[in-house]
Amino acid sequence: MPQRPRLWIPRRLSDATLERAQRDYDCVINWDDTESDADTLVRMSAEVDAVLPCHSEHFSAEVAARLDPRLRIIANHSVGVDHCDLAALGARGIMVTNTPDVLSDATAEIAMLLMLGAARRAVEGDTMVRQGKWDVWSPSFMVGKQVTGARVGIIGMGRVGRAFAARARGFGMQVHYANRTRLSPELEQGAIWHDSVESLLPQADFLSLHCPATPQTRGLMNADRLALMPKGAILVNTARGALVDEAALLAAIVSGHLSAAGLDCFQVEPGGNPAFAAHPNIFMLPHIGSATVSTRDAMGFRALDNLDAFFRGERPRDALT
Ligand code: 8YV
Repeated sequence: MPQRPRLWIPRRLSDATLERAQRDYDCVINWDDTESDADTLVRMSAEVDAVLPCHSEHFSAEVAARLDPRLRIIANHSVGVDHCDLAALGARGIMVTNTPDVLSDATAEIAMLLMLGAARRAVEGDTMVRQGKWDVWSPSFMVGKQVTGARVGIIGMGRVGRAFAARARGFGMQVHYANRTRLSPELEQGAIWHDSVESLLPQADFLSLHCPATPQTRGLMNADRLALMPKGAILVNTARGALVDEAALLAAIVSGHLSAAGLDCFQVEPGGNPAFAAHPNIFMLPHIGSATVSTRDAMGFRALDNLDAFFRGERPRDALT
């Protein structure tokens, strides 16, 4: 029997994923589930043929240059690949894959949760009841912003953006989107295309970010662009923290230009931005967009499908290099 490829799994993936991985590969699993630094990535690359990492393992250009030639494939357990320098890894002849599609619904659900929670003051209301401070009721109390019938802007109308748009339409929202290219009518489903972010923003009573973090989109939502949104607008980010200038967002919240924000992603992760904590109109979650049982299994299986294809000598379905 030919030797099974040796696979390093640096994080505690779902039980079903680990079971299948151990059935088909000679696995090294980091049961402690700790993050690995650059030196660990480099050291492990000499011991395995493949790695199945999360977005928490950073394969930078500097790491790519130091990887041992034994490592042939990085099969990511994520759709975002901003933690991998694709050009540098490709130049080393390393295959890199991701897990698109399978997490779109779960991430769209979290974007809806953040939008609704930010609009209807979920943090304030929950804190008040939980702390036993709910001692008054009045019709002018805890009044929020209505989602139904409002305009929502979507930046990045890929798979997750479209899954979010479908849910927003269920709330009777008018969907606007900015995307490099206009979608076909079947994919657009009546959404209004803008050829620039600047044209979209003045229409966005709500704005949801669904584009990848790239050198071009880093700091996309800066002070100038936040100022283009209507007064009282709400920003939702389930994509990447790097897309938002957090100091500019805080200033927009403090000035009241934005009435609220819903964030699942931060520039610093894990941890988030402690300066946001004083503002109950910033509804925050710890990067859990894809964290459901079925989606975690589907992400793990998609990554394993990519590994299986690669070791059969085929080009994996989600090949990026
Ligand atoms: C994951 C994500 O939680 O897929 C992505 O890009 O950010 C999240 O779905 C994470 O990457 C898991 O590895």
